[in-house]
Amino acid sequence: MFLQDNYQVTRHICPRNCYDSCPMLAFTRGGKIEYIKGDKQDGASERLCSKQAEILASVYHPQRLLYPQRQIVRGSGNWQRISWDEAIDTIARKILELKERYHSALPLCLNKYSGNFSLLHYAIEGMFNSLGPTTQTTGTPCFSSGLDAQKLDFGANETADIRQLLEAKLIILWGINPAWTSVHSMPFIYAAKERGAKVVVIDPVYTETARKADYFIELRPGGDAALALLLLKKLAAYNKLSYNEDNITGAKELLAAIAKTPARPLLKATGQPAAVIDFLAELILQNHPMHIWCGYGLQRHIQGGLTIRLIDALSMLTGNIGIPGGGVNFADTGMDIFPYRIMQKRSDTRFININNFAQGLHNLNAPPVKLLWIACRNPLRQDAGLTELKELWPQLELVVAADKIMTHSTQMADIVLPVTTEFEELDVYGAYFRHRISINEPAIPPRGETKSDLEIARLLTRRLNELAPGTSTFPAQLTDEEFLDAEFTPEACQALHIKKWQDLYNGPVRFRYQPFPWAGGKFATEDGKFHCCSLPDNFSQLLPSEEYPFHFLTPHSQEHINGQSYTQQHKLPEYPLVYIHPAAGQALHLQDKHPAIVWNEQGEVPVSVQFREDLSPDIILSIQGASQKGGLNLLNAGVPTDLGLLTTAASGLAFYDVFVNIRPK
Ligand SMILES: Nc1nc2c(c(=O)[nH]1)N[C@H]1C(S)=C(S)[C@@H](COP(=O)(O)OP(=O)(O)OC[C@H]3O[C@@H](n4cnc5c(=O)[nH]c(N)nc54)[C@H](O)[C@@H]3O)O[C@H]1N2
Ligand SMILES: Nc1nc2c(c(=O)[nH]1)N[C@H]1C(S)=C(S)[C@@H](COP(=O)(O)OP(=O)(O)OC[C@H]3O[C@@H](n4cnc5c(=O)[nH]c(N)nc54)[C@H](O)[C@@H]3O)O[C@H]1N2
Ligand SMILES: [Mo]
Repeated sequence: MFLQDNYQVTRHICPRNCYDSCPMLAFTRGGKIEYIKGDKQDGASERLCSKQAEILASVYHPQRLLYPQRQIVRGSGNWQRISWDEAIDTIARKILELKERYHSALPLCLNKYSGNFSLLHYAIEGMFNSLGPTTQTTGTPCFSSGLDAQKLDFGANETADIRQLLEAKLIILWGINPAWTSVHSMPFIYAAKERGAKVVVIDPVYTETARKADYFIELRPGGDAALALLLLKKLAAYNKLSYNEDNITGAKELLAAIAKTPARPLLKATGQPAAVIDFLAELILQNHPMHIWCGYGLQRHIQGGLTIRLIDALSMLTGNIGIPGGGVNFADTGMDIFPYRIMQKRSDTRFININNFAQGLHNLNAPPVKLLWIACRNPLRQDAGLTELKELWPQLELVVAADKIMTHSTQMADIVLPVTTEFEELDVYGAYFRHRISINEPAIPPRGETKSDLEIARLLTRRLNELAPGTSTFPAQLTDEEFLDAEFTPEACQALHIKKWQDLYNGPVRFRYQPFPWAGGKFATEDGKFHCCSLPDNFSQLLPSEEYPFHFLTPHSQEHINGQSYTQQHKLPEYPLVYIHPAAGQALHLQDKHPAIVWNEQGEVPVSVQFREDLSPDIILSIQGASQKGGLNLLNAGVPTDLGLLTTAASGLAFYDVFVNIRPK
């Protein structure tokens, strides 16, 4: 904290699930945060993204949850204010009753993910783990297949410093829309362009990022593995690959298999004429180094993992790995330098794949899940398999949801617990793409009766132990500072080039200091080599059918993060907007800006039609989270992706392998 122009200035880092993880400064006067801005240290921008208004509004919004409430008859909307004592006592007694009934803590289930990934928020896992083996979600909807791909090929997930874009001659933005989902990366892309780099966007949708590129490849959804294969095939056939056999395994086998694979079906999978492949191959040859940024949209298909592995191979076999400006950048697990002691990890937790929560709940019967704790999460809006999840909900005897505001999920809870924002608590965060970590120091005291997830864990621990001594071993006596002390081990401090976590009060630091990974061709795999994938016998690209003739793509929004758009709700359309090519729409008697029904075997969703000329006629596009009612995921059966188990103990979700039909309402 420091003073500037009569303001108290505090340091923060946006703790949302985002590539950019912007360091922020909050300017507080008279006990009120008047404004926030980006912290210029470490090359970050002073201008925050368009979610800035939502970030501050989530502190002061009139609809913010400020005290615990109980809902008499779940889903009725009949909420009654209760005290923290009553809320915690009710939950503690239910936990003890279930433990006694089932002689186990397994009926207690935690579903936690994306709201706030900061270190001390893992206290909820810690509190659960202190009760014995419980049921918890594992895996991630974001990026598990890609994480596995990079782990298998390189041995670890590391990205280059964003400034490496400036060293690139060719930048391929592959299934990523940074103009929306990582706006603070765009200036580096523009700067690279000014320095002569060519920018290619590969996406089935003509995105905002595509508009800024030199070339746009309008690929068929899920056709990326085929595209990477065709490029490798072409370059190999003309003897244009350049790599050192000593630090690669599987290259010969992969290339032999590719040589045998006929080009025609691959071309069909991409939806491109052969000339486009020739053109791209030539671009790669003429422009070295090539910097590929693989997005998470790219791997939300059933062969998402294989796709990224083939792109890795393309980059490796063209000599683009481990050099300035090169690489395949996907995600960085640099935050693994922390031991996450606060979680009190144990080996006997019963895990449910977060991407298939409904089926997990359904399958677990010995004993069944009876208490659900939702934190940092809105499963009833964001999950696949929603129909089944809703059907299973009544089996839950107590649903507790900790959140800042009412969501689709809190509305179906019995007790809501109001949580603090990043401006009202001490914590440390660093994300999965940019390499910085920073402190969140409290700018203001918690508003109303809100409490941090850590404080909630402490309260529950104490009450449980009062009612039944020895129930919880969560170290509730530790202060926030002491919990941080335990995470900042000598190894973590060394990696961060700091002595103690309090050094973060001076500004953000980096968890990586080298400009790019795999210098000198040294990899983190067991044998130190890059591992080429092998080709499966069959390629699996899911395609529309006669009954459901449209790919249903639901990527991330510019204006808000996932389902979090509460303070802007009034600006959102009631029903999701679905974009469709006018010719495709008119053939089905749809009218622009008129209501319609999108459906498939999972169910029906009311939508509003928007004609869009630049969209492929077999795609229906809708932006997730961009309506009041939502419901898009009702249509998503939850098809798993090929990889994810290795790094996250659960497969990913093919969010974009969904097929639908549409009719006027
Ligand atoms: N503003 C904002 N920023 C965010 C988020 C947000 O909701 N809003 N969410 C955050 C989170 S949780 C995540 S996971 C990331 C996601 O951010 P991104 O990695 O950008 O992922 P998506 O938005 O899912 O999809 C990116 C692009 O992939 C394209 N795509 C779909 N299928 C295919 C395909 O088969 N091949 C190719 N080549 N492209 C395809 C989509 O059309 C889309 O343009 O963003 C984070 N940042
Ligand atoms: N159709 C479709 N569905 C998708 C996707 C898609 O591309 N298309 N993308 C998927 C992806 S990649 C993701 S990451 C998921 C995201 O799904 P979720 O992880 O459910 O993310 P959010 O909708 O952001 O919900 C997070 C909730 O946490 C709350 N929260 C914020 N801070 C705190 C805190 O400190 N404590 C507590 N207890 N709560 C807090 C927020 O208010 C919010 O309600 O959605 C997935 N769903
Ligand atoms: Mo995500």
